[in-house]
Amino acid sequence: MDPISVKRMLLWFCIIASTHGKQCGQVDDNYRFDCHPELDASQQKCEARGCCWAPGKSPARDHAVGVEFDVPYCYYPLDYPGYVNGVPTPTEYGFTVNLTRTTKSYHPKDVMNLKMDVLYETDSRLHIKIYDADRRRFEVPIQTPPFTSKAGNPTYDVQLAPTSGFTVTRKTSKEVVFNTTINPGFIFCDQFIQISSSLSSSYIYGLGEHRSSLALPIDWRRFTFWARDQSPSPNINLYGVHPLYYNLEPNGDTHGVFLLNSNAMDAILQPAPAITYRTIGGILDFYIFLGHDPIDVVKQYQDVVGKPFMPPLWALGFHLCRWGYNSVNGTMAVVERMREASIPQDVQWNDIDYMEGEKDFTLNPTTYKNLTKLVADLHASGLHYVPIFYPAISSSQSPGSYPPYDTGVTDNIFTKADDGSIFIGKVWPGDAAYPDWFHPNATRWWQTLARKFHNAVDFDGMWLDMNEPSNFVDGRLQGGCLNNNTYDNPPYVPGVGGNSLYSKTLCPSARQHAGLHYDVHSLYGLSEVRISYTTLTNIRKKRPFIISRSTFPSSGRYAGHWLGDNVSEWPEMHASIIGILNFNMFGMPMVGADICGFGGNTTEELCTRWMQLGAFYPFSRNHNSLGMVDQDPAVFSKASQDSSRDALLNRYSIIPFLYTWFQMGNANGSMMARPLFFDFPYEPALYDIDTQFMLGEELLVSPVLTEGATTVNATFPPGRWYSNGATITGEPPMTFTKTTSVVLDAPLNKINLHFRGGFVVPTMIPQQTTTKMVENPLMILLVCLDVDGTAKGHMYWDDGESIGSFENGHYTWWSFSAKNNEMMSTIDHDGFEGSSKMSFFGFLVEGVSTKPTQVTANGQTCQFEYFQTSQILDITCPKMPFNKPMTLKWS
Ligand code: MIG
Repeated sequence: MDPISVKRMLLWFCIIASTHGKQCGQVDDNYRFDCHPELDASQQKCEARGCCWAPGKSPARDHAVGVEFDVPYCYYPLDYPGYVNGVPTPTEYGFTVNLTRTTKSYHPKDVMNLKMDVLYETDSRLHIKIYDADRRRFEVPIQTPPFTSKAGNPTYDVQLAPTSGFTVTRKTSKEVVFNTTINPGFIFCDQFIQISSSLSSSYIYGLGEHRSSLALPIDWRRFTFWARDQSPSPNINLYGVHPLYYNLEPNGDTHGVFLLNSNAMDAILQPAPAITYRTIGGILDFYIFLGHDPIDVVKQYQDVVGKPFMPPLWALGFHLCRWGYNSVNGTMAVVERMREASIPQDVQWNDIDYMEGEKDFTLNPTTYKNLTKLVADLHASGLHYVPIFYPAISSSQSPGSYPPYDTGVTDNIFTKADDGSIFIGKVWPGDAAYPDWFHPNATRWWQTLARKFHNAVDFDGMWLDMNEPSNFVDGRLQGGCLNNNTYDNPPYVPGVGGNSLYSKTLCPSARQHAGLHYDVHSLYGLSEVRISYTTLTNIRKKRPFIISRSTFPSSGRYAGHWLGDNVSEWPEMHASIIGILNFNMFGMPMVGADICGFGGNTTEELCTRWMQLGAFYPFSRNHNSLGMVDQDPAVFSKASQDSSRDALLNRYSIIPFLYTWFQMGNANGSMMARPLFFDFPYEPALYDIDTQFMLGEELLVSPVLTEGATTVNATFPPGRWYSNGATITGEPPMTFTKTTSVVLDAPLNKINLHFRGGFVVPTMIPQQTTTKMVENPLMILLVCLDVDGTAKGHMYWDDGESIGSFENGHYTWWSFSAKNNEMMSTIDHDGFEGSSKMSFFGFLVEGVSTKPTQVTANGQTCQFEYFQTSQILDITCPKMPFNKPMTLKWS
């Protein structure tokens, strides 16, 4: 038995052995559950809570000297009185049970009678709801799957403990994946809900949005959830909230746990290993996903929160932005220098400097008066345009002069303060009101304004910033959150930045249609993107593209995300990879970081490396702050331009493969960017790798992340790997039977890309824009043979912008498969009209060990070149349509 199981068993004995008296002695340090997380712990206060006080073996928890994370001095005795399980009653969906408390806890307003519904939703998805048996409490208003029928053959088993708590076990391995008996301090009060569970291993991932390592630290670390305008730094709550984790089990299986709760919350990880949630409202609404692998967990999660939106094709191109182009001319000058340098660009963005006085739906009358023309010019050259929008609406314009505020008042859509007046805070335009996106009139109001603005500026997408929502003052501009009410100043405040819930945002006592801001605060961004998605769909009648700063589970259905205000420093590149992987785990594949860094000045070397990395972000946008030196790729030396162009051309050439993954995600759930272990969960050596990532199952990206480096220490999962085609004559394929480290050459002009053996990757001849690419698509299939000479792949394609292309059958779907020196391309569905304009340009077959004498496609002879060292067969055939079946043979 492993040491953890031994500990668990001992702990269990202790619980059973204890009949009366406070059981303080037998608790191992790592199994102490904090009974006094507030900063001012003392023995007296601790014992007043009925808890045990004893210094741990490690250094004292002493916030005053900056030791933030440590063994708690104050912990629950093993016999801390809690809820007693009633007798379970079978239901049509599983069972239900009453949990009853007879002794009050130390927090106000215990809910003495709880109900726990256990819903066997699918064979691998378990839903557990714990709520007030007598009174309705706030529940998160997102659409989750309705109950249809009880799972027939669940892979999990739910057991109630003899007295309190429950366990969830995976049937096949007997692994306990969730176990709340581990902490006797299960408390359910009106504004303090605490529950703990053991973890299956210390490999736990997710819990966003935070800055951390990929594999989360379990050293008593606290992750706080409460949407906040906070430039990313460790140990503080950031823009979005995603209470979902992935946990590896000792045998390599993975499960996921999602707590659907939007109230301010802490999650603490401790070395037992265990997790403790402390949320200050709502209910406990858990989904437990027993994946067979991590990808299966993300799919199951997306079944619950919704599948990610299908982006328009142009969104997969390169985006350029900055705060402070300062004019139409300043913006256009950059587009022109990009064009001059022949660096691909699909989308130009504008920040708030386009507005008059930073007010939504206005144009600066001098510097941006020609924005209409700029957008028309961009469209004429096949580019697209995305401007920024803030949620907060200036409230101090003279009546009749600023319709967004005036109509907002008439439509009654603004969030109210607790006295019923419009809540006024402050953002860039000064005094501002906050739309309540839950209000039934909000869509009409926003859509009317957006449509009118769209008539002037033909924008293609929306950039939604500051929607935490951000406020430059704490609470109301006049008076803050002075009312000493239980929402602005709750009995327990999680570890939020600024130490109060209203720091840099609205008062929790503010009122919205869906409830108190206290409950719906972290849903602000989600509620805004839902309405903007509808708005953009209605205005453009094309696929919407929205990027949002604040996000919540199910935001991925409507929008992508950028990681916010990073800085132009080397370690930030590494952090960006982790951020991107996390959002992919949260079901939001369209994510990127500001390439070359937002704050601070970049250097040419940093920006060159970052452009190489950023070219492989699912959402690839270079963005810069006000007053910083220019950092668009065309501003640098020729060598740097060459490198950025190469990286972007490489990205553009694999767009068919990226687009296919986005489509599969949209239709069935999936991930674009993945941690290495996601496709290799049985390789423990990969569990910590967060300096590289995979795109789909096929492509491994190994960027340089340190200044001055010209090599990369890369880790390769087992299998066969091919270096990217740029070095066609060079590197031989690499084959590994286990995870292996390799030092790769990475001169300043190169990013290391490796394709995985066993896959056919569809690629297209790149151009300066995706618009140009699809005029006459020329396809090259990259056939990366596995050791056994086989490979397979797929491709999805459509017109790139219509709504419902897939649902309406207006798409074409190819399957590719190679074996025994031949590769077949078949068309499973050909509903996209434009597929007839696509043709084969050639093939790169990789992993051909001997030079063939003849290559044919559909019987016609093809020309070929063979490269012995790299084992690449470079084939050019007579022109052939891409949407017709094809058999390629080499012998
Ligand atoms: O107070 O619009 O994260 O990308 O450039 C700053 C100006 C507001 C924050 C965003 C950033 C954007 C900036 N915004």
